[in-house]
Amino acid sequence: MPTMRASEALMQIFRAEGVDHLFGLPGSTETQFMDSLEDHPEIKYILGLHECIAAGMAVGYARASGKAGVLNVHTFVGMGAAMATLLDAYRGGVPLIVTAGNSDTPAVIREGGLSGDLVTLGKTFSKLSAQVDHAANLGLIMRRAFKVATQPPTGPVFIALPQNVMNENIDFAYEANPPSPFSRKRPDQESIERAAEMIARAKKPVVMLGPGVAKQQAIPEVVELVELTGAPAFIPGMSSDTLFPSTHRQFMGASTSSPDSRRLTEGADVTVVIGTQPPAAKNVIQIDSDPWELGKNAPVAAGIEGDIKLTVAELNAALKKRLSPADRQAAKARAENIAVEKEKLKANWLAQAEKERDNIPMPASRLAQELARVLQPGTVIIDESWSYSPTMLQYLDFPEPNRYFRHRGVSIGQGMPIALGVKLAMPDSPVVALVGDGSAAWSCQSLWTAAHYKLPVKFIIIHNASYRLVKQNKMRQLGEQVRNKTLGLNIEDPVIDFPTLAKSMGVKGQRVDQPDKLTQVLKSMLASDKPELIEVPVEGRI
Ligand SMILES: Cc1ncc(C[n+]2csc(CCOP(=O)(O)OP(=O)(O)O)c2C)c(N)n1
Ligand SMILES: [Mg+2]
Repeated sequence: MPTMRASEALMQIFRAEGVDHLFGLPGSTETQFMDSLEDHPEIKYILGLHECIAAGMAVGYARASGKAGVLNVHTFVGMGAAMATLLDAYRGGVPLIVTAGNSDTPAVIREGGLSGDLVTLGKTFSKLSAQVDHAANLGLIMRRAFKVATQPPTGPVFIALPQNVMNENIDFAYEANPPSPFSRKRPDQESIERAAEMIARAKKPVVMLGPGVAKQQAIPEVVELVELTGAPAFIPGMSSDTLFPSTHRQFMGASTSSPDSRRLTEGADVTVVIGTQPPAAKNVIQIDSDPWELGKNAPVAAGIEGDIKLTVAELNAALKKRLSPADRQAAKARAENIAVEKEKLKANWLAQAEKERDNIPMPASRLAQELARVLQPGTVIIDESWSYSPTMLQYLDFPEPNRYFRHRGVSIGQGMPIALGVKLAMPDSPVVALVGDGSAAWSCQSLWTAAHYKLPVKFIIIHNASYRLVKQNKMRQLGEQVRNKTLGLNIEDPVIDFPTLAKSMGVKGQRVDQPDKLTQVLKSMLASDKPELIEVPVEGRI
C-alpha cells in the first residue's frame, strides 16, 4: 500500500466516491485539507463567501445531481455559521458530507480558540457525527459517512478532522462502493392488498404528494396511480420539489392554496399520502420509505413502509386487478370533473390578473405571465419568492422531474445558493432563481460566486422592500388591526439597490419597473451566457 499524508488519502476517498465538486470556506484548521485539495483539480472547489452560501450550494448540487454534496467549513464557527441551512438539510433529508477541521487532538483540552466539541455540534444536524481521532480509521469512517448520507432516509453526516490527524502519514488504499449498492425495500403484500381494496372502493379519493416522491424518483408510478383512481393530485403549500407534471389535468397544486381546491379535498373518503406527512383526513393510506414518518402525528388506516417507487408500482398492480370496468368508468368521470374544476379556477385567476395587468408597481401575476412566455422548455426554476410563490406557480409549468426546486425547510436565503449548486449539477439547463428581496439581502454574496465561477444563473429579485410573508402571517394571526404594525418588517431607508450591489460583485444588474419592458429585458437576460440579475418592483400590499 502506498504511504501518504492523511489529507491526501482523504482526497483519494473523495475521488473514489465520485466527488467532483466541493463547497466551502476555509480557515487555518483546514490547512492540510485545502493543501491536498489543491493537488486535485479534478475536484472543483467552489468558494462561498458565507458558510450558508457554501452549504446552500452543496444542497442544490446534491438535490439536482442525486449524489452527496460535500461541504468543508472552518471548525465550530464555520459549522455555526452554516447551521440554518444544515438544519433544513437535515429535516429535508438532503445527503451531505460535512467536514470541519479541528485543532490538534492533544490541544483540544486547552480550549484554544480554534478547537471545540465539534461532534456534539454535528449531532444537531446529522445522521452520523464523528471525529477521526486516528488516521488509520479515516477510510472506515469516510466509508460510513458516504453510506449513511446516501442510504434512505438520506441526510447530512458530519466528520471532524483534527489537524494532527490530517498531517499523519499512513499506508492507504480505498475502494468505494459502487453507486446505489443497497437494496430497495419492497412493501409487505398484505398492506398493499388492504390499501388497494380501500382505494378501489373509494368514491372520492385524494392523493397528496411530498418530497419523498422526488427523492425516490417515483413520478411515473404516482401519475399512474392518480390516473387509475381519478383522484386530484395535491402537493403541500410551499412544496419543495417537482412532484408531478404540473400540466396534468388532475394536478391541483398546493392543497391549501384556495377554498376552491379545498372543495376537492373535503369529504374525501380515502387520502393516499406519499412521501410526506398526512393532513387531518379520514382513511389515510401513508406510504414512506422511512418507518419513523408513518403515523407519527396522526392516525393512519394503513402505513406502508417501502421504497416509494416500488411501493406505488405494487399498489398500482394490486389496484388494476381489482378495478372493474364500472370502477374505471367512475375514475374517468372523476378525472373529467377535476379537469373542469381546474379550468374554471384558471379562468378565474386569469380574469383577475387581466384587471391589474398594467398596474404600477407591477402585480406579481404580470411578472409571472411575462416570464412564462419567454422561458425555454427545460428551464429549471429555483423558487424563493415566498409570498408570491402561489402566483408564480399558477403560470409556470413543470412537466418533467427536476424542473422546480425550493429549499426544503424554513430558512430564508437559500434560493440563490441552491440555484448555483443546481447549475453546477445541470450545466446544460438554463437556471432561473426567483428571489424575494429579503431573501436576496440575506444571501447576496452568492452573486460573487456566480461571477467568479462564471455560473450563468439568472436572478430575478422580487422587490417589495419588505418581509411581506411575515406581514401576511401576522395579519392572519392577529387580524386587520395589525395592518399598519410593521415593526421589523420593512427593508427601507435605505431601500436596497440590488443592481448596484450585483455590479459590485461582478454581475450585471438592472431594474425593470415598466411592465411593458419586461419581455424584452427578460429575453436578453435569458440569452446571455453570464450570470445576470434584474430587480422588479412588485406590488407589496397585503
Ligand atoms: C433565517 C430566517 N429568518 C427569518 C425567517 C422568517 N421569514 C419567513 S419568510 C420571510 C420574508 C422573506 O422576505 P422576502 O424574501 O422579501 O419575500 P416576501 O415575504 O417579501 O415575499 C421571513 C423574514 C426565516 N424563515 N428564516
Ligand atoms: Mg420582500
